[in-house]
Amino acid sequence: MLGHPLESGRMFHKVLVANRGEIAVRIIRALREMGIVSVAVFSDADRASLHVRMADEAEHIGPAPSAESYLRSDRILDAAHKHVADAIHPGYGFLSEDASFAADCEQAGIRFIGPSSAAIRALGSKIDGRRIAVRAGAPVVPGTNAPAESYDHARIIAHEIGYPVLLKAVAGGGGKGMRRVNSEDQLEAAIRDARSEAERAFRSGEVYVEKVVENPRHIEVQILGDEHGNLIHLGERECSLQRRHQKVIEECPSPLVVQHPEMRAAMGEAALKIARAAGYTNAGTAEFLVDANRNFYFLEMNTRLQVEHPVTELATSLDLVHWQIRIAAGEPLTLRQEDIVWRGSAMECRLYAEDPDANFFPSPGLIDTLTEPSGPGVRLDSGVYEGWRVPIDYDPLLAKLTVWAVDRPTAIARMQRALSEYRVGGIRNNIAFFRDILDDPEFCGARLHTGFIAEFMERRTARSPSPELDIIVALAAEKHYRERRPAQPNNGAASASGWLIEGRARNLQ
Ligand code: MV4
Repeated sequence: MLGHPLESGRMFHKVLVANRGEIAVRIIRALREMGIVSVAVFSDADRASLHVRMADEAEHIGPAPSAESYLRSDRILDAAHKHVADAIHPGYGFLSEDASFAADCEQAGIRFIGPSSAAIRALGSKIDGRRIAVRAGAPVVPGTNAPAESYDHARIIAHEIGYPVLLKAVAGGGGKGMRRVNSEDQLEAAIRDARSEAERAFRSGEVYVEKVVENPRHIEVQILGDEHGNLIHLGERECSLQRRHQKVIEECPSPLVVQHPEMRAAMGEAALKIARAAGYTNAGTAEFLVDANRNFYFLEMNTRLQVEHPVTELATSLDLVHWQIRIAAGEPLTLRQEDIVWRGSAMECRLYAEDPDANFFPSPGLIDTLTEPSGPGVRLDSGVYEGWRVPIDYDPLLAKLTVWAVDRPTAIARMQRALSEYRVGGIRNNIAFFRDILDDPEFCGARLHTGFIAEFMERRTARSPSPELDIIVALAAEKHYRERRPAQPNNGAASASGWLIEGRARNLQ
């Protein structure tokens, strides 16, 4: 190991990955590249999972339900001690934004690869996040910086802000406990609903009031900070394509920022001000809403590595997980802001075991055949393999397909090509759904906003072609082709078209 480029007195020898699926695989890959031993943890449902196969060491941490395994900080810390790990990478979800877990790691002398527990705690409350942003001089949506104490209090505030307003849970996230209120007569019932939903989801019924930003874009900024006071941003990601608060396709750069390049530095500076005010270290993401006039407003800070980090990695040629590990080990960020350059266009599709034709119902089960895309500009972060059974117990994200190309239209064509190579047999998946979105004129025209997917679904149903008709057309084309070229010798080149047409007819069935 002598002379390893990352070798220093403080670099970790062994890291435990407190996660599963594609993100555990992603982190294990980074550890291997850095010469660090990896430890996987797994539940009963994940004994045969890819992350367990790929890690150097592995430890069983409990039954399938995440509350009894991946959320059990005590068992994860026991596993870290048993394997003598120096640090824990939490990935996303599970314990990644749990300030108490980060504190427990700090207490146990194990580095938590992420921000300090204090920063996670401060930014975990949406109101405290707003207060930090206001103090730092970053724009926030007009609203209150304290929970609404009573109906009368909320009524006065909403009147001042002006309808429509949004009630949001202080401890919130993911749209839970959020209620739009168009006029004062709806307010009382909305407060009751928002409170009880927030109480159930977050065990805190506190809500606050914000002005509604109509049909916003959701654009977020990636930041990196070290433990020596250096802080940089890696630009934005366009995340407006969401369905029920689940992102569907993400891009870097944002097409809006391509049209208005000054937005990148403006949003980047706002994100850095907030991070500085919060004493933020490691990787983080500042979420913004952007209105029709291109005003942007800070929403919240995500204090973890995000699912969609690959688009930033492809556009900047940086490895965020390497940097997370180096920063946690105390190394200085050797990148300066002026070193960061963005090139081309990156786009990510999240492949789910779900049925888009049945209201996106999860579709776990055996993957009986799997053909994966590759080739120029294609990156696949997958957590599955052929012959593996997708468990019902977790989020059904199978893989992320990310492409890079010189510009957005070329990236769209490349994503279409990669999706056309992808076959996942035995379970339902959303590959065809992506192909339809990438074909959509509104998407290709980059007219993106948070209501896009809902409107797209409407358009799609409205022009709903008869599947039977598609099959008839394809079969007629096949017949026509056969009759027109009757006596081709059966060499590879001549049969290719036949294969293609036969394949098309089959795909339509
Ligand atoms: C908003 C908003 C409009 N105005 N706040 C949804 C989840 C939560 N993190 C913030 N969300 C929103 N906050 C104001 N003042 C619209 C949304 C919103 C949304 C935001 C980002 C991505 C998708 C969304 C879908 C619906 C609503």
